[in-house]
Amino acid sequence: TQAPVNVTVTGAAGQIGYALLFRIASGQLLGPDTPVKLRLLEIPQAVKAAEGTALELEDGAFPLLAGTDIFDDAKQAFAGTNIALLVGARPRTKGMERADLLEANGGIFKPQGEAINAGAADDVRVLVVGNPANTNALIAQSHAPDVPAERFTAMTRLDHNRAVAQLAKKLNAPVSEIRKLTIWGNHSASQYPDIFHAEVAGKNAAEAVNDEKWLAEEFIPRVAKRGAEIIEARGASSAASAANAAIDHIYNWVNGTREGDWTSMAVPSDGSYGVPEGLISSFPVVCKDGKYEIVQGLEINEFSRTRIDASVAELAEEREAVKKLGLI
Ligand code: NAX
Repeated sequence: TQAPVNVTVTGAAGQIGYALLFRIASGQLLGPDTPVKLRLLEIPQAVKAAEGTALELEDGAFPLLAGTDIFDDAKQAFAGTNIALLVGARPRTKGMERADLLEANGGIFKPQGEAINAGAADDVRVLVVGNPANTNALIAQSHAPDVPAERFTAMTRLDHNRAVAQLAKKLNAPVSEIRKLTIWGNHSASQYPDIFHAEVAGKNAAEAVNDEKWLAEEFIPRVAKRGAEIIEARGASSAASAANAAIDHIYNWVNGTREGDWTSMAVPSDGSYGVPEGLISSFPVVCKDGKYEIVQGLEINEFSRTRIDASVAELAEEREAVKKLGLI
């Protein structure tokens, strides 16, 4: 049988962590044949809560779970890790300026990048969920010079899944019939969900919708502001759906995307589609043999170009800001 894959989850005692860990233990992250060993990282004040979750994980008697270890030290938590899910982050609190937010997160993602560089397994794959996810991923990546840059990714899969669901609803189609939708740019309100290359049951989705007003005034803002809609309804931010998206992101990266489809991942730009090299921006990607590739050759119309450029400009500003703060 296969040796267990080490999976590190930061922010393990948080609400996404709680929704995520049981699905990892049940085999949904890597598949039904892959045993996993969990390594949970928390801040000292939350270690006790993480220990409580570990008790519950034990009570799941998951056949694929080879053990759970808890740490409050990043170096230890990332030692030998194959999959690193960076969920814990410093949220924006009242009165906090963007520079304060970036700086506080720099204090988390710089040491975590260093710890990944120092001790993670050679095949480590990193997914940053904690916001501002793209720029946090950039910070971590810039402190891990020995890890191939493309192993650092950030999560726009929740946005992708939200967009697929909204489009399916509009077209009265099952979600499984929606393909080739793309989230471009930053995981923020500036993100651009693109349906111009999307397909519904093999036909072009934008043509099937044929309603630019719906696209510009309902669909795009609904997807971009879905997080706020969830907070308004639930009284708490998205947790299970975010955990679900993190599972999808890693599952596809490791096991591939389905034939004739692609997904959205924020990955270091190679300059494709005019996105400045090195920015961690969301693209359409195909995953195969454990690797992802940015889908090439898509025609970008005027409607899309403006929106992609605006979101990418925001990422470039964030990169400038963290450079100024000495975080990268
Ligand atoms: P919670 O506040 O419930 O949990 C965060 C946990 O992280 C806490 O237990 C905290 O103790 C821990 N933590 C803080 N600093 C840490 C550090 N240095 N090392 C280890 N753990 C640390 O937040 P939750 O709702 O779970 O959300 C986590 C993050 O995901 C937030 O930054 C949130 O903004 C972000 N999200 C990102 C999404 C995306 O699509 N990329 C969507 C969902 C979510 O909003």
